[in-house]
Amino acid sequence: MKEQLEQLQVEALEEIKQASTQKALNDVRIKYLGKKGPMTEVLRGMGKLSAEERPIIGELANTVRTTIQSTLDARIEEVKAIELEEKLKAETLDVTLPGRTLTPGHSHLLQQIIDEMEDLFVGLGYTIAEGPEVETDLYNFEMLNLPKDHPARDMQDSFYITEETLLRTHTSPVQARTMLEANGKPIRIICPGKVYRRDEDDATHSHQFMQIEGLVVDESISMADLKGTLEVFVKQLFGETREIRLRPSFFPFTEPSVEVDISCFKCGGKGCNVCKGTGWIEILGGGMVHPHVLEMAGYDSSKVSGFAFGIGVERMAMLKHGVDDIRHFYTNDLRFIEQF
Ligand code: 2NM
Repeated sequence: MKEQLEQLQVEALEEIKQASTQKALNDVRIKYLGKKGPMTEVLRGMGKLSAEERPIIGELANTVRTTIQSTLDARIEEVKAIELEEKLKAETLDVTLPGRTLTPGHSHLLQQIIDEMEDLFVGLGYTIAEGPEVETDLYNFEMLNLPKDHPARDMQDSFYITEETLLRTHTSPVQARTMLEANGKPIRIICPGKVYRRDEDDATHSHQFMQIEGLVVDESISMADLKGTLEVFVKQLFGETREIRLRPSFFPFTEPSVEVDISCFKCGGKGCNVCKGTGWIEILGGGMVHPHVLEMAGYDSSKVSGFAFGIGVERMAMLKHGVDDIRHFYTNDLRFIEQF
């Protein structure tokens, strides 16, 4: 029995030495000192011993037990220290590493285009005029030669708040307001801003979009002034070699009215997919302010004249950057936004 105990101690101490985790050490404890372990078995067999042997074996058994126990305890402390050290090593924080830089944001592409246009027109002596997005029927339609029964109202059907108030369908009401306030004096303004139409949204239509409209009222303003102004503007935004072309058109608030094309900036006019083979791209509408619009706004149309034009900001951005869906501008996907 003595050899049995000594053998037990040798084996236990060897296993303790080999164990390198708290879990493994706990398994060793259960194996050797647990209720079902060999120690219990040896002690249980003590009853069969003679009176002389019993205390000797008893003492040896106790020594073996305490030796195993204390070796285990010491090893557990050791392993705890090793585990802690490894954990600390794995969690090391290098305070000398450079920080993560926050990339600064930038203006939205649509805002960039508005800024660019504002800069250009301010350089030409214009001021920027703004007005409410919730408008009255008077400024949005009546003052622009669109009386209640006018068929052109259908094309810009709107979101009505009451019978007489609506979300503006263009920025022209700002120009009507500015003309009234000018009290017969000359005007050079551009009006950027959000406008609303009751459209079905698709790749090229949105119920909310942006416009920039320009208006000049003064003595002896002619179509030549409109053409020259638009030429400067187009060359600035689409390149020095661009040309423009005016085609007759119709708007209720201008007479005569024109549709303005630019020579294709991709193929230079030879014909390609951007200009659909024509060499020209439709870019904006404009014309000479209708005398009736001038009169309603308090001008003497026999003394002054004016030109006006309107541009869709999204359309400009789509043309300039080859964007194929207007909805990209509003869904705020950074993969899109960060490209510009
Ligand atoms: C366009 C086309 C033609 C326009 C006219 C006026 C106003 F107020 F002076 F009468 N503002 N904007 C106008 C004229 C807008 O957009 C395609």
